[in-house]
Amino acid sequence: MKSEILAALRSADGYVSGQELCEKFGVSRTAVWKAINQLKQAGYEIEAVQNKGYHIVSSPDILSKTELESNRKTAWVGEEIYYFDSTDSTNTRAKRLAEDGSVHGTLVVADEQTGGRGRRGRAWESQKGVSIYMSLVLKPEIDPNNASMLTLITAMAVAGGIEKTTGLECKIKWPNDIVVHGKKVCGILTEMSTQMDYINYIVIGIGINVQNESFPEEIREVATSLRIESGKKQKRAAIIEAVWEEFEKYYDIYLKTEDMQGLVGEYDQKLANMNKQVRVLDPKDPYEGTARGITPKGELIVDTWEARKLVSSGEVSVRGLYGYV
Ligand code: BT5
Repeated sequence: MKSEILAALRSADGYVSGQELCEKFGVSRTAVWKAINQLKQAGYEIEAVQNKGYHIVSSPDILSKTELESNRKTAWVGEEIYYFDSTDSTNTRAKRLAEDGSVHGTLVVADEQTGGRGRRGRAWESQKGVSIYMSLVLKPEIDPNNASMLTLITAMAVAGGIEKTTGLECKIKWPNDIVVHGKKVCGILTEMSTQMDYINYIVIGIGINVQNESFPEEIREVATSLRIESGKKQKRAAIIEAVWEEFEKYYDIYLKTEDMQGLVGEYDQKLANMNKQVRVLDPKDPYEGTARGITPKGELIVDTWEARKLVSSGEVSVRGLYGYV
């Protein structure tokens, strides 16, 4: 009920009377009063004026199940929300939940990760209280060969969600990084469990640096946050909601053909590597060339001096020849 009251206070122009809240949710005045007190304790500034009712003055950048539910406008993402003050990795949590029967659209969010993971055993810096760490469980009926493109549509969704909430221009460093002003603000880690030609589940993990004011030495050169780039504090719950609204939009387009056919043009416009010199770190045979966009199957097109090559995500890493992008 706290989530519903919070949503009602947020959507009201002025004051909402206690009576209105009681009637809307079919509860007693005491129950409303208790819920309001709990919200205040959680850090929301709520004003109560006699004969007028309640009014929300400000809401801090806190994450909680209540905060996430009260912001939710998506159709199916976040149908079930699990929130943790601290966890090892939201991807690990989400995988366990998926195995234990959690539904398509289950969302796991944490305020801190003690074992945040990147690709191939790399670590993801996951400081408490400042960033977004979240993972989505999908149980789609798609060909497992087409699943890697979900990373690309997630990148589009993150870029769109950040732009909508902060006004910052985002670019995508193929396949799984979002960059603002040439530095990494977000990484995506897609993991899946499959049988021969059937997907048990897919987990899409997203880490977005939001409030960070500085980073550890090892990643200072490449990492940035929305706070640093915009000069303003941002609300994590609003960004989370915007990202998943965008995700649902792109996911629908992707599902029609199970590939990037309907999204190549928009993706290429966001591609940070577009027409840039890149180094493809193929373990067997690294090479350099110019990135020319993606194919409808989500591969990166790289023109080398001798031929056009198509790079599949998952196989290799791509680095800018003159810096990170
Ligand atoms: C990624 O890996 O970029 C995927 C990161 C996914 C993190 C999310 S958080 C929620 C969910 N739960 C998890 O456990 N993971 C997911 P990769 O492309 O391998 O990049 C990792 C590299 O990025 C590291 O080796 C560092 O160089 C750099 N890095 C680490 N932490 C960073 C941060 N907070 N911001 C920017 N760069 C970072």
